[in-house]
Amino acid sequence: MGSLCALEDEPLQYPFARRDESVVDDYHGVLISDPYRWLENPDAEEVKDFVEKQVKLTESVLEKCDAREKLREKITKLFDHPRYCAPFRRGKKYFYFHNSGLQPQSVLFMQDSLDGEPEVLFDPNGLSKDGTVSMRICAVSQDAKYLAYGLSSSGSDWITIKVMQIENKTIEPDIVSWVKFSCASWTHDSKGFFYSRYPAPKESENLDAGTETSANLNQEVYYHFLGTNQSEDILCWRDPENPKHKFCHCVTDDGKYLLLTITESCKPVNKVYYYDISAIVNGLEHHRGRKDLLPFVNLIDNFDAEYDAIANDNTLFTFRTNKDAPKYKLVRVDLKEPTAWFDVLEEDEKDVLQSAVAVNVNQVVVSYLSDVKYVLQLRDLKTGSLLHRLPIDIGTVSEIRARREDSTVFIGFSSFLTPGIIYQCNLDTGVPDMKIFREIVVPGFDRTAFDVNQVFFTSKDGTKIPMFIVATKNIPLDGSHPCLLYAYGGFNISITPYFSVSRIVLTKHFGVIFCLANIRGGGEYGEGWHKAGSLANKQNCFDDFISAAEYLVSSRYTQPKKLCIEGGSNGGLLIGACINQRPDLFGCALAHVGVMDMLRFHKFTIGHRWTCDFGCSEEEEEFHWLIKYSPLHNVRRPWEQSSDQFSQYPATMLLTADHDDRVVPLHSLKLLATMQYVLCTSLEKSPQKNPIVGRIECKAGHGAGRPTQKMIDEAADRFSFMAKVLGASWID
Ligand code: X99
Repeated sequence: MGSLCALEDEPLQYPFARRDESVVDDYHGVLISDPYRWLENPDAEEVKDFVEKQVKLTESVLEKCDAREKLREKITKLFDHPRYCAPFRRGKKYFYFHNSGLQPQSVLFMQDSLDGEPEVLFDPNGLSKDGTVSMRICAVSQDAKYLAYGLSSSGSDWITIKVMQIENKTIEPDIVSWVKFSCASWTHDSKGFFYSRYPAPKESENLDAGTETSANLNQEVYYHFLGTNQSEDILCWRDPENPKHKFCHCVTDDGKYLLLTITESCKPVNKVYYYDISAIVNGLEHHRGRKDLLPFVNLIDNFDAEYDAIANDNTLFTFRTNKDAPKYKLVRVDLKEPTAWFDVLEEDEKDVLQSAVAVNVNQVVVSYLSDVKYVLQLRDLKTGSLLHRLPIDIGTVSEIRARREDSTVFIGFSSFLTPGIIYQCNLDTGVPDMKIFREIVVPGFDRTAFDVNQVFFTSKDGTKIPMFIVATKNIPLDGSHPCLLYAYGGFNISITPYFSVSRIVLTKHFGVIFCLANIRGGGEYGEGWHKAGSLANKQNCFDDFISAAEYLVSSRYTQPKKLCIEGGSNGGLLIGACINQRPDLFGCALAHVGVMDMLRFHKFTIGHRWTCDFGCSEEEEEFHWLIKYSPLHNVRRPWEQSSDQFSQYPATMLLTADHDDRVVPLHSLKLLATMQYVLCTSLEKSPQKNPIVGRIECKAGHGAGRPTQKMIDEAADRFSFMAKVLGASWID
């Protein structure tokens, strides 16, 4: 087999990893051993030693991947183009993020007017030598006097908020620590902002925030008064009886209300409480030094549906909701009559209402997902009636920036072959026109060389699943092409077309066909699509993905040994499950930051929030769902399962990072040790020749805030590995 010989001449020497056979758990009468439990402690010397040896082994493999440097060079070159995000207005100023090309982190710029002189307001690149400090929260006060910015180190989810006085760019002494899963919401008097925090990890754990694995429980909402110590912040909300609840706060556009939305997991349902800031003389000053929580009024006090506030006129509120509408709709309620709800914009039969942004006083820009392609419309906010369709190409509306008072809307768009366009849509004129405000140009990238196609393949149970296919023009369907198949499949998240420098490089220089399968579990067709790929239905995600691969083979795009599968996070789990279920179907597998131990994920950091999609091993019925596909618990020798004594797993790279406190690295480490033991080292003559390696990044996390250089290096590593094991050759 051509795909194997590349690395097979010298079988890899895998590091020894101790198996502790004494660790056995009883799950509802079923005994499950966990011999690598010791890998769960990131501070143990034995774990550091394991990681070090794996890093060395992987480096030795990557050194033999000839395309690594060429890839690094090409990706770097193509990355080196100016990028912009859509601008937003506060007070009389405009703000936007910009990266000149290879800067580690984007820089926040400010302008007096849209054609004014840009000035740097905040540059995170000065905060660390290697660009590993990133900005995660950016909240400008209503009067544009202050910027509250949240910094994260090494990719961790932990954030520290600081404040800048915008006029003279001086940094205020305020420091707000242990913020996580939060935004910052200014009150319109600019005296301070709301934020959510967790108790600081134990002293022993918080030395290197983001490496600890302890559960995040008991979030609290605070108000921070500018110029005071965090210890004096007003505690606004907590719920010790429900330690898993998470709170989002938002000050309405009119500044009158504080909205509190409460979720208990990642499930798209929430409660809504409100607090009338305007009704209290002296605003939050009134609560300074007091011990009681803010007297919120309950509007929605059950976890029936999702409610996302879009706009309000005093007490009249408009929400986007999935209440009795799995494809979402707009509804209205008067706080004075909280039981009377009216539909403003009814649920569409086919398309999912993705977002709604109130603009130009009485209008709303809505975006729909229609067979995974965005549709954009301007509607009347009061009646929901259609005013105009806003034309866009096939692709993704990545951001819509405007507030109720703005008559200009900035719309970010991108797609597989469109690096990025920011439209400026003026609503003052009769017919809104989509003027190109900025277009991101990638020198050396010629979109006319590529084609994008959407196909619908049939999954195991007959369901039609959409898939995008990106390839160079006019390829013959002869099964010869290397192919990269990607999906996510969970948490109601839709994966829509986006631009990727590294994938363009793969298509151009390796002739790779890139495929994005919109498998169930995502939100592509609303809550029904999500439910069909979660809990007892999770296997549908894997079946859909496997069917995608089979479709690509039977339609002669590729063949198993030329097919690489890739996914991250929940998509890392997808890859882990699929290589266990169909090791024969893939030549290469790249699993990023995956959830691999389905029996124990809920114990670490924010894992308890994912039981909405996965279930939990502590429940007997759910344990039986999980044990069937948990990647860690389903690694079996294919040569013992099939008649083919030479069958083996695809070349596999498990990627993780030391500060990933979303999906802690222990998932990948335990799976890595298990795969290497079961497949590679446990038998004298294992037919497993394809390498099983781990790429463990330092000073990096789950993905957000990763500096450009780390992204380039990672892409060069994993794709040179892929190219080598698929036997793909470089095309100049
Ligand atoms: C989360 O765990 C979400 C965590 N999270 C919030 C944030 O709940 O990052 C939140 C609120 C406000 C600001 C920022 C945050 N997620 C998000 C899941 C998938 C998700 C996740 O990361 F729903 F999209 N997973 C990792 C699920 C399994 C693997």
